[in-house]
Amino acid sequence: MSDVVSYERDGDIAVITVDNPPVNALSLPVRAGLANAFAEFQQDANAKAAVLICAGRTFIAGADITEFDKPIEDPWLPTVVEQIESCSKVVVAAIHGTALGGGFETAMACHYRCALPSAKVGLPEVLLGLLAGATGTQRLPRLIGVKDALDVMISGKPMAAPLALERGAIDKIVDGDLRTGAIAYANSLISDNAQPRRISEIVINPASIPDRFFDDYRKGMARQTRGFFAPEQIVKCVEAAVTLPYAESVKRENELFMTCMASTESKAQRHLFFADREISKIPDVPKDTPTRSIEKVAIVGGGTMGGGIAMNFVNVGMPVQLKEINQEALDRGLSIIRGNYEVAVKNGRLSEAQLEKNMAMIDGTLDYADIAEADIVIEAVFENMALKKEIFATLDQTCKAGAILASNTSTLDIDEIAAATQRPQDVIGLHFFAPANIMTLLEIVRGAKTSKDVIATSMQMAKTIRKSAVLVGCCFGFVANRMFFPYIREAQLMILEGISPERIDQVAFDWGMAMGPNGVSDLSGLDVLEKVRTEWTERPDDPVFFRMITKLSEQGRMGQKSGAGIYKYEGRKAVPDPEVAKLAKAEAEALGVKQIEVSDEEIIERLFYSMINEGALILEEGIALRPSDIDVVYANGYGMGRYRGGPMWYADTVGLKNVRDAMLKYRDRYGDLYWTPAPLLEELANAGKTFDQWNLER
Ligand code: T1G
Repeated sequence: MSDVVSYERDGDIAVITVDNPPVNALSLPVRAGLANAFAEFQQDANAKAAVLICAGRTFIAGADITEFDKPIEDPWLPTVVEQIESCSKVVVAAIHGTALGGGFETAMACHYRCALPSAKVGLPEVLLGLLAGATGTQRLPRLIGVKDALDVMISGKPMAAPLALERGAIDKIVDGDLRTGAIAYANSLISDNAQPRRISEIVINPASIPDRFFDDYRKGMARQTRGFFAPEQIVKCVEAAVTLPYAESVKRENELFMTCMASTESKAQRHLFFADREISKIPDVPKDTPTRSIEKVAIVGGGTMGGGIAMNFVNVGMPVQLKEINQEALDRGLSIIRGNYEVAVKNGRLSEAQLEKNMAMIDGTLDYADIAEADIVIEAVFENMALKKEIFATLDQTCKAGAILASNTSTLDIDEIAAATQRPQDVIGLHFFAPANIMTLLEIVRGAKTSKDVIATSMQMAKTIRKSAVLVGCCFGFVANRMFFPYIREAQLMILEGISPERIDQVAFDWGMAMGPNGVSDLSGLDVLEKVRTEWTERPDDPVFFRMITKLSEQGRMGQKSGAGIYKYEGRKAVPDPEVAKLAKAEAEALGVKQIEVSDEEIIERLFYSMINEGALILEEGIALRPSDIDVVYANGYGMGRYRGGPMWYADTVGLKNVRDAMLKYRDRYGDLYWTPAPLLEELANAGKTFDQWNLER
């Protein structure tokens, strides 16, 4: 046997064990080992049945994603899967952890499946821009039905063992030791004279599928799958499972799998899979850096952000102290939180009892002395440096030694805030994204003096509250907002140039943003953006910069929250406002901004290349550790379609020479204030390299 797949016999039962840490991925040695082990099982006259089980923390979690861009080497997975199913003696899969993708396809090739109660099974390939290409799209509909199979494969969500049992995806839940239980199950099958059950032999009766089912399914998934390539291919595979004989539909599956593998969307989604895992690797803060214990959490400021931040801790069972300036503000803060939880109760995601339990975990106070023993204090008041420095000076006086003092600032200088204390080593930025209890992105901002254990503790705490934490350096706007400013700046200028806000937003939406720049500005609040502009002391010396935001917020048009901003709002529906077009025209005349016609391509270039160029500057300055960290920020924090891979990955797919050349085109029109290519962009464009290559070669 190989060192990743072993074969032994326990009485009449052959036990085939995969041991390929960390997740038993189906790399070539595992596939070869399985092929050999099942050949041996067939030859072993003393083995009346076999159990396929895995060592470590999980059953096979899928094909080895790191192999995807290399040539496929035999035996490839569909061959191994067919070999297992064709065994003439019963094979039982024993599942723990997460049997996903090729792992669950392997389990479905087995004739029976048992699992621990905590196990999960699923086919999440769609999240990688792929489909279950080792007969999964053919077996799952035969096993649990067409509709449920599509739901599993289009959502990418796993089924917990009880649901899988209910649907017939597994046959038995094993309590206690899995190996013992699985061997007992195999023995019981032998004594019942059970025969191999082959899913491939199940025929789906086309008459059982309602007319127009697949067209209706496509309509139903359209919104959630917009811009992605794989979901449609999955539907086609399942249609084939209904209309073609198994041998033919498996060939169809393979063709569609290969088109998914070759798609730019899948390459982008696979890039983000690894990027999401790379963010926790910090070169100068090793994994074994000691961390501080975080049990007592305090939040200063119970506004929208403070309330949302508090919910993150409560939702994982950590009590929180919420400190406000007066009772009215505290009551308002608590009612914001209660209101958020009441929405969850209304949607059936929370029980009334749990709501009350959560609220009981939030202890309101007006007195700093009450939070003196907190292990971490997160300040979440509005963006005013003087106020933040006053709060940190007070925290410095009252909080115990070793407490972490964090600011939720979205733009301001952490070093300046830290300088208001005698303990700059304990000060860090924790920039949550609104709505703080929902958005998974967290920018962790290290100050010049922030100690490594405070960084390590903050990264660990982020995992506890289920956030994707990206460590960034200190500059105005850090990474997320600093790159967002040029994006908004260009949208603002185009409005002055006579391009309608709704056209700009439609182009950005069609490109892959969850919402266009103008809709987002209205959502964030034009008053908030205007405040950021005024607090940004080193902002560009340009009267045009954010002009419409300034003028509209002066008129009290603050966006969605005031019923009017760049758009008028009928409820949450944004409606173009002729008054804004008039104002834009007047401001353009006053500022000497020419009215121009632009192509959709120009809108995309001006919105995204300006963002990308800022990203290149950020990389040069070391504010972001790697280009893929920036991609994670935009995929997780700004609703950029994952099939774009993030701004830096997108730039690589466009080609950095093309990005640079487009910038020079706009520099000729607008001058070099905004359109001077970053030196790194220039260097890579001239060398014909990508940001990804640059990162690997560092
Ligand atoms: N291949 C290679 N490496 C993988 C891997 C995989 N499938 N899954 C995880 N890793 C690495 C990961 O990069 C990390 O490495 C370490 O394992 C721990 O992962 C033909 C084509 C299983 C739920 O999509 O969802 O099968 O950073 O940090 O949070 O139809 O990993 O430590 O160096 O995520 O406990 C389908 C993907 C593949 C499952 C565990 N399968 N993985 O989560 O640990 S396509 C998937 C996960 C396929 C077939 C198709 C999660 C997990 P490092 P982790 P975790």
